[in-house]
Amino acid sequence: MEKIITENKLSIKMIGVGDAGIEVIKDFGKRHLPNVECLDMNTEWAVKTANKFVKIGVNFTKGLGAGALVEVGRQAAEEDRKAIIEAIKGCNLLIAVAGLGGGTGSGATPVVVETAKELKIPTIVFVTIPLELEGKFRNNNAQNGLEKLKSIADILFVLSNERFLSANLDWRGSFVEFYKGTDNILQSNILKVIDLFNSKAQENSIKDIFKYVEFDKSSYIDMFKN
Ligand SMILES: Nc1nc2c(ncn2[C@@H]2O[C@H](COP(=O)(O)OP(=O)(O)OP(=O)(O)O)[C@@H](O)[C@H]2O)c(=O)[nH]1
Ligand SMILES: [Mg+2]
Repeated sequence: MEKIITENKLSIKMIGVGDAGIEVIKDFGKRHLPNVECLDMNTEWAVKTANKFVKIGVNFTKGLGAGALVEVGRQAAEEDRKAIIEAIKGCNLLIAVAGLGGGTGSGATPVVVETAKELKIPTIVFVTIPLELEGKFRNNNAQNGLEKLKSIADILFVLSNERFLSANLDWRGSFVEFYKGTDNILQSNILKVIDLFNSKAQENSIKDIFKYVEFDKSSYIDMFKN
């Protein structure tokens, strides 16, 4: 694999945005994927992993989080666009991951993807939509983020937590276990995408490879391509 990467100089950056996004990607560093650099980005600055950390809201939210407000997450990212550019520049593909519903993932992820577009970096975005029991406010936050991402991400992968729950009606575990289940699905689909890009990078342009991307067909996953 390394040979292909060296020859093609394919470099992938993966960025977890907000707490859930960071949680999903936290173990990728242990997988020895030589051409993948993992980054964590958040309005809360408690460092949780060994990945490079991108602070947003330096003069705005000052490390205290976005308090589930999308506009606050968005503005925190807008104000620190320079840090985002520094973090994501120079890669051939950006994979952004977030749980939509809070302020940071829903507000800042579209800013990251817009910034990538300005840098001409192709993007694949993986998000989840909250459970209904999380309430209207968080679900509206998620829809807000989702609508923006649909129009700008090259490929958008959407896992509906509610539909995942319905598909696993016999599930009787804790929320922690539930989220481990969704984390696993996201991780395995992210790995598939990375494998696909690494295996096809020799003969195809990054944009061409997008047409081969497919996700597990299931009742709880939607995919949007631009
Ligand atoms: N996959 C996964 N999703 C989670 C997890 N915890 C929470 N979520 C989902 O992700 C959504 C966003 O939550 P967070 O990531 O905590 O929110 P945030 O983006 O950090 O936003 P703020 O905390 O408001 O700044 C929640 O509404 C849940 O639906 C987790 O461990 N894994
Ligand atoms: Mg948070």
